[in-house]
Amino acid sequence: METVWDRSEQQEPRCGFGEMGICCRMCHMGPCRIDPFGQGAKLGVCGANAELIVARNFCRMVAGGAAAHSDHGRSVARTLLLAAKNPESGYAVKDGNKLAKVAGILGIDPGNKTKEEIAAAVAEKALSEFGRQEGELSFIKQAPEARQALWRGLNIVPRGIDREIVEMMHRTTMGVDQEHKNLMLHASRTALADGWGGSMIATELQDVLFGTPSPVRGQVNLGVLSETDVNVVVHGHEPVLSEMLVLAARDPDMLKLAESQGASGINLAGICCTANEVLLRHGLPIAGNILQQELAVATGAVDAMVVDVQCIMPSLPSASKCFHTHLITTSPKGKIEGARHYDIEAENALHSAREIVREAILNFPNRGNTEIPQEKMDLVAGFSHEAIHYMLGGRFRGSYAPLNDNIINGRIKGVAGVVGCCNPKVPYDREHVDLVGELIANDILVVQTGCSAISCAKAGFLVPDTAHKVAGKGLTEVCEAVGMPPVLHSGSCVDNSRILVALSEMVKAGGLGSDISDLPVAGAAPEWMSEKAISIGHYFVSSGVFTVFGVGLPVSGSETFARHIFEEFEAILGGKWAVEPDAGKMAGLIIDHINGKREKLGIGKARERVLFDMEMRRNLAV
Ligand code: NFS
Ligand code: SF4
Repeated sequence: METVWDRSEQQEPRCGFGEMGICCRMCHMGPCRIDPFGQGAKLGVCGANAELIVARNFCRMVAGGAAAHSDHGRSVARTLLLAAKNPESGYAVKDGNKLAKVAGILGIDPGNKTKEEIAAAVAEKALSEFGRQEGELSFIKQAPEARQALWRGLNIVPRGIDREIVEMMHRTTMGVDQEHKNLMLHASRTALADGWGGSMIATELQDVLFGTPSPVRGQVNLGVLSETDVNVVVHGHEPVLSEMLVLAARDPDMLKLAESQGASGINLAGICCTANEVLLRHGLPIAGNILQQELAVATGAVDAMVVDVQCIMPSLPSASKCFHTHLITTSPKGKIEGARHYDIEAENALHSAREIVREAILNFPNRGNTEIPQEKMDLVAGFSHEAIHYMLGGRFRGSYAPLNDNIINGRIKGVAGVVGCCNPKVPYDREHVDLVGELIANDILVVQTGCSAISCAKAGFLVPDTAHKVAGKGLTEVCEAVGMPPVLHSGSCVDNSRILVALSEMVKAGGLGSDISDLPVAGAAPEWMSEKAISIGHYFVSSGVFTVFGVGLPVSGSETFARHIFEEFEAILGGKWAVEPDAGKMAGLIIDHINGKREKLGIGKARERVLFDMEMRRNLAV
């Protein structure tokens, strides 16, 4: 069986033009490429130069990522509408408080409406945010005043989610927007329509439907697969289906059927962001992150792998064929040649979920030899910004003030969001673990989402005791007082919107400046690979956050463009990009940045940096 690492090796040496971002396929006069060494072509056939080509490619990645997150948000909004209108659907409003909060943001007067009526109004208003033509996205109001004013001044407050994405595609087609700086401003508008729009709608409405996460215990790594239970692995992004699979897997009739086939139970485990969603809300185990999808199949113990959309490798059918695994697709948007398809529209989700679980159970007796690795690790996850609020001060006086106080008094130096994918171009999980280890050793509180959170969970960073052994003295003191780990798992990649809200709350709590760009915070995606990561990176930068990516960015083909996003952007939006493949150096950049912000706030007493040596690295279990 071939894996992602084999195929990655077969791609070497990779095309340098593509890696540097200077290959253009926008029209069929091309494809064109620019010679980065100035000896060959300096312009594409139409006359496009290196910065324009790099910029257009970068902008289209933002549009692609924003589209993926936002289309996810749209399907959640449709599900909420269904839940409100059809009590038979199996979906219902689980979190009334969140519903009331979102209704407030969307300007819906609860009056004497029933919960269902409010939910329907919220869903309809949320859906209208996608096709909106003018005005401002409602969730923008959650940002600090100063940030909103800056966006308005630049005329980049997103109008409608779909509109900004379409305009990005239009502007980057052959012969339209030819100024890389102008393109990047619209890229900001598009990315903001993701972070403060599509992703935020996905997160907030999922909380309404499935509950706002609060701390929960779980387990992670391939060792969570069971030798004796039917293993159903859910993989993808939209919890609309997996929530129904949770119900189906607990159905007494299904459990009876499983027993009749010789299994002792039904084990539902997750991969990628779906895993994070079901972990946060049900404590279900995580089998792994993006690069473990084929490995899960290779245990021979997966009776069904059920996928929906995003980050699903087209290699899965051939991997499944090596074993007895049934590969099942569930979204009309994501079919795979060789997989069995169940059309799951939200309307029939529960029925289809039962059918899928039945198929997995009936496949259990077909298992051949299995080889399940023993490795698994405990973890605590579920740190929504509401949960952090509550932990810091209790339900009645919850606020971010205690966090700010500890940042001001220097126990905590700052906060870093470490997020994003894994990439076979770098040693698996290593960059995440090294970076996060060094940050917490330097008293920087780390907030995580996506596959990065799964990487660090496997290394034991989400178990309070293990993490404290690595964390610095100040951070440990605070975490022990509050009872939280120094690495907070906040959810899936759309849940990066939780971090935006948390940053806004920090500004509002006072003492750390008047805008997100004043805060001693940073963002990082050490092993990124997806367009979605670029959209996330750019909405963090456009929200005022210094953001470092590992692995390399496809922008090095134009010095002018690179200078724009690595340097000039800070003067425009208060945040900027950086790229640094080495985790140790990346930690250095983040620590320096945070110290610089502390200095500016007048709270900086620089402490000696704790360098992460080989010994400390070896002590981390990976
Ligand atoms: Ni995020 Fe989630 Fe993982 Fe990367 Fe893919 S699963 S949406 S894109 S690979 S972190
Ligand atoms: Fe070449 Fe210009 Fe067409 Fe791009 S848009 S492929 S640079 S001719």
